[in-house]
Amino acid sequence: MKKLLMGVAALALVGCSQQTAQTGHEAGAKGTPTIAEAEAFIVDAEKQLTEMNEYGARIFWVNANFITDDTDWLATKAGADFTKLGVNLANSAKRFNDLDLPPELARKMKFLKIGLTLPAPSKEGAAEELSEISTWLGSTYAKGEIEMDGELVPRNDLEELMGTVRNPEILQEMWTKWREVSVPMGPKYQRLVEIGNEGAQELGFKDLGELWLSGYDMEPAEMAAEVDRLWGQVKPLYDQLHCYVRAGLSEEYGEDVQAADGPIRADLLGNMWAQNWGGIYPLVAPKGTGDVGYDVTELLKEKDYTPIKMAETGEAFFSSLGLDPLPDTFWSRSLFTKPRDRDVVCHASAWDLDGADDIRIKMCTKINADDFNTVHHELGHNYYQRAYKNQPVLFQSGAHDGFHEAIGDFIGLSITPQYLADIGLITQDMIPDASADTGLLLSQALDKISFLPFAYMMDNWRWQVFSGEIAPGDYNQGWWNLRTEYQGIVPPGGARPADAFDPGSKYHIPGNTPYLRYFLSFVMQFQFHKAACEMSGWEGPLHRCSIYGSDVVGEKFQKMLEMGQSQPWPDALEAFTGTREMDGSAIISYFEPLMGYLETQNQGQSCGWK
Ligand code: X8Z
Ligand code: ZN
Repeated sequence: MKKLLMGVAALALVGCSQQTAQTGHEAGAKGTPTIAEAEAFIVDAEKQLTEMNEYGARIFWVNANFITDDTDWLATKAGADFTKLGVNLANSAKRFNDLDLPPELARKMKFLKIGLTLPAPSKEGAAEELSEISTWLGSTYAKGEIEMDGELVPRNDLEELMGTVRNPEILQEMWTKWREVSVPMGPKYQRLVEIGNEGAQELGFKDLGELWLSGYDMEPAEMAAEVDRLWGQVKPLYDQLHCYVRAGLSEEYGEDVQAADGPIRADLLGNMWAQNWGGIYPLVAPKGTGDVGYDVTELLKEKDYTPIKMAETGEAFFSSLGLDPLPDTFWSRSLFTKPRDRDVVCHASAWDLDGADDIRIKMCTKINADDFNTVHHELGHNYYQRAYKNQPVLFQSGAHDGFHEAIGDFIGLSITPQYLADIGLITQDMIPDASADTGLLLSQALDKISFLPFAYMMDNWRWQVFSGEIAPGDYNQGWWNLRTEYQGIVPPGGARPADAFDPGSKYHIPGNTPYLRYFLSFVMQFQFHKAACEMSGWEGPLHRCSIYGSDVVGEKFQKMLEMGQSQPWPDALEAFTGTREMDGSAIISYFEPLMGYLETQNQGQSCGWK
């Protein structure tokens, strides 16, 4: 539920029993429906959604900032009420299926039908059971901690340690223990899938996977093919990166720990889920010349950055594009640091509490380069939310969910050496010359390219789980089959225990947040970047371009943001970039110089892991 606040269709957030749709326009209403009735139905639905969104958002905010049995109880109740309203409205909308509605109305009807990420069937008790499972899964993940050397270590700290510890035994211990937290999630997840699928089927979808793929202004099968096409565009680059990194790890740790061929041991990649490998940059940095010469984590610490200062720096970037500053309430109501004395959901998120100006982030910020990027990511959500606040509530969302995820990351791509000098994190003479380009690009690729197969497999696994292709007894094996197939990684220590549920160790599985959005975002943010750099008149290599201070870019950017999801996403993409297609060629051009380097370095190796 909380994740539904991160820029998904507003309907995803709605539902409250006291106010479930009593519109007189429900499925049971008599007579031939008219366009005027459909209009009245939508007016009423939007009114209910607006109220419920705010009600739910405040409950989920309190729950995520203060996890107790009581706030779990409240969130469970609000979640069930949301789902019931959403399902009720979606079913009621079916009455107008055969009418030839004006485009805006038809679009709103469609969002009513696909707005719930996890619908329940309308039968008695289903929404409550589903909500109880969701709340439990989310809170179990958020409260998870492990014991290392007699000390309890929360996930937030573990995550950082996975990027800095270099002892393979300790890495394996942290990695393995974190996956004990998710063991009890398996049976609950199975039940969640059963109920959610039943809910999706009642709304006319084959299963939850088809529902999730319905939000892209094209047929679900067409979208699946589109994603496959994009993956095909970037896979050759991933294969080269995998090969290069495997060789570096094998050299660092020795053949016994990491063989020079085959898949990579998942815990050696500098991240709990092997999703971004930036943590191991020092291990695989280009030898001799080519290194960057500074480390953003160290710079932030040296300059005494605080979590607030990191957020202020992000805000200043958006201001430099001509966007209005954040409201005072952003600063007084956001959570920037992990509280000492209570459980909170530390996984970073951005919230829109009232569909207007009460926007906030919630982050257990650490002073490091990762979180410097993350704060820009979260602010991107907030600026988008505020920009589309004047749209009708059913259009208050990203052009598609990949847009929402791409906004802040697109800004993050402008954190170049020159930009760091502009804001005083380094001095002008510390800006590395072109010989450091390989290092700059490698460090970026470790975070951006490594992520693509991870993001793709996350939802591939869920699509297969939802369709029954992966049966409950094979949840974990199916997960690892895909991890190996797409990412070329294997678990440390050989086969996983029979009762393991490793997918549950990643926030978005217990949190039920679709993950395809991040795959799309990581492709599209480079499209945004390339188009923006061209707009700003930049002529050098893309990875040296920063759009900091460009009003020209800011103006077009704001136009796209203000559209929300009022128009099909190709229109929004065109408004900003001039093109109507998602396309991996921008990410390929960005990394082109690195590709050449990797191919040379990998000569003589047998790349791949089959
Ligand atoms: O979950 C997030 C954001 C919140 S929408 C912090 N991200 C994905 C992740 O952490 O797995 C950002 C990129 C990928
Ligand atoms: Zn996000």
